Amino acid sequence: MSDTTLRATAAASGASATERFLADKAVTSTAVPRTDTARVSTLATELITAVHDIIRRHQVTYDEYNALKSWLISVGQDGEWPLFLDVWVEHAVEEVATESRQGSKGTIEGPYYVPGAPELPSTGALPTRDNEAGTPLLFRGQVTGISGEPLPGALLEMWQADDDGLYSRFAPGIPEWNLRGSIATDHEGRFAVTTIQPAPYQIPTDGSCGRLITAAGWHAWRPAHLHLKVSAPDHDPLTTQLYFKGGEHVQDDVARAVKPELVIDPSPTGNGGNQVTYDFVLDPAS
Ligand code: MBD
Ligand code: FE
Repeated sequence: MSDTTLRATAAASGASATERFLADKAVTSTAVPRTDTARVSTLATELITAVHDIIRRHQVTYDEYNALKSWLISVGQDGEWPLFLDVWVEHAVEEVATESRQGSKGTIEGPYYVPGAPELPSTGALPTRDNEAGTPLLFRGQVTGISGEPLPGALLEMWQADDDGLYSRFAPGIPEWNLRGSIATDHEGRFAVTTIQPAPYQIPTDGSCGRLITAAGWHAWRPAHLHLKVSAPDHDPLTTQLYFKGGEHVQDDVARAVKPELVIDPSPTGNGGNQVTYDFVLDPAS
């Protein structure tokens, strides 16, 4: 891929992720209730005090303060706040939010979910381009409640990167709904989806998050993963990801979102592809 394409990718994906968040989840919409004054004060005070502590403990200089200031400004200019927050902060929020869940483990949503993907039957295929690159994968399973009762009315929303590690809607030149779909489970709560195995995802190196990674000497990689949202009437929705056993960066995900329960180990089908079965257990609505 050319440098120009990569640069276009970082700029376009940052702007699209910010736009997506503002459309779906921002506090300006009525979907998010306002937080109590006392709680805002507690959280903001502790955050600001933690910053003061770090400054004193590490004798932070004016040069470092100004570097931070210009970096924070550039994160906004690049549209990379959704990327920054979902990579370095969301996993802790998810951990707290799902502490008492009885059903399947979930993990972070990340910045690239788009609601309303094309609907597929319980046995179907994610939309792909002609000759979509990547190892074919048959992904199937069953959605149940915590007592094992099948959930026929469940919806499985899937989104994933392609064989270049790029997401439709956030990287240029990919058809709108490529590798995104909404699958309805059958009368036994079962589904079977044909797709391809995604490649590992690299945080754009030419934006602010990439500059932080370079400056700190970290790496920019997430392991290859499938994103899923599983929902059913009268049940808590599950947001999760699945990773591939032995895959690169499964042990050192930059976003700290891998859990042992989320690592799948597909087996060869015999005709060049792989298959795997994975079941989802949803908690009753809380
Ligand atoms: C991704 O694809 C992702 O899943 C997360 C959590 C952050 C950045 C890119
Ligand atoms: Fe992702």
